[in-house]
Amino acid sequence: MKNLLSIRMRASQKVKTRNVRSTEIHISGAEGLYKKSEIHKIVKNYIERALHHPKGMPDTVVVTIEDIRQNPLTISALPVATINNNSPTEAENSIIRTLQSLGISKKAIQKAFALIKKGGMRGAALITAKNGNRLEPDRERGIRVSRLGMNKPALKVLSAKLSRHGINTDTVKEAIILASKVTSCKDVIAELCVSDDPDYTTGYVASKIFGYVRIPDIKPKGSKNGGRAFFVREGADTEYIIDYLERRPVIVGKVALCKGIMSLDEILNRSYQ
Ligand code: WAQ
Ligand code: MG
Repeated sequence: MKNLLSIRMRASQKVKTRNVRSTEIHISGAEGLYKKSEIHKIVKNYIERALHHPKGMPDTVVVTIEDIRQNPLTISALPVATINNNSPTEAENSIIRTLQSLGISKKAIQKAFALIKKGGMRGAALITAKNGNRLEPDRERGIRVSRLGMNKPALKVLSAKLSRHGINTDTVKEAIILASKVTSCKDVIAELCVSDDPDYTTGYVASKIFGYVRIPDIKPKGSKNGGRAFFVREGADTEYIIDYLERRPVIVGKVALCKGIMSLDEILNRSYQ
């Protein structure tokens, strides 16, 4: 797919702090790669999202439209499944089991939990899998995955497959596209995601090995805290990872299996893929 544009939206709200300097609260963001003919539709959609977010009304909305010069890389989507989870405590145990099976240390996992529970980041934290070190240069902002999309035929197939399980929403599709790009980076082992939307309590753990594993009740309803953590190989080249995630154009062109609810054991045995 040539002649693509990167369209991004960022909505924020300034708040006064005690020491005069005002800070910005991140309200919402969105990004994707689109054809020129789609600009109006997408910008309208992004602005609607910015203005109707459960986190509140922004006072600044920035939309960036940028021509991309590099030919996009085409990748496959991760397979999708949902675990039969019932509470945030169970969710936490399932996340720990999954991440530990991928060789990620308890220390790194605890770091991610603490960050996500605190919330407030616009992007994702980069955490090393063994020592749990933070690698992103700006810890308030984090790494923002950008220049990603899915082509029309793949989007059609994905929508049909997700519909069978009643989960064909923009939120789910955008998250699958993002997780597929993130885990396609050779140095990323896994991603943990919790929405910052107070009403959206399903999160996920994504990895090349186990796919996109949806986790219901990952947080209590009403909590505005959320975030993303990317676990990377110890000693990996940070600049390469950041460049790949933020700037390398990637299009998902193929869809994998989309299953319904499964037990974590079935997923960890990889009997479904
Ligand atoms: N790059 C990096 N981090 C991001 C990005 C991005 N492009 N977009 C959002 N984040 C981070 C940021 O810290 C947000 O606060 C946090 O993730 C949550 O973002 O299958 O809606 O947009 O049902 O609230 C998961 C869907 C939805 C699960 C996740 O995330 C499912 C969601 P949100
Ligand atoms: Mg959100």
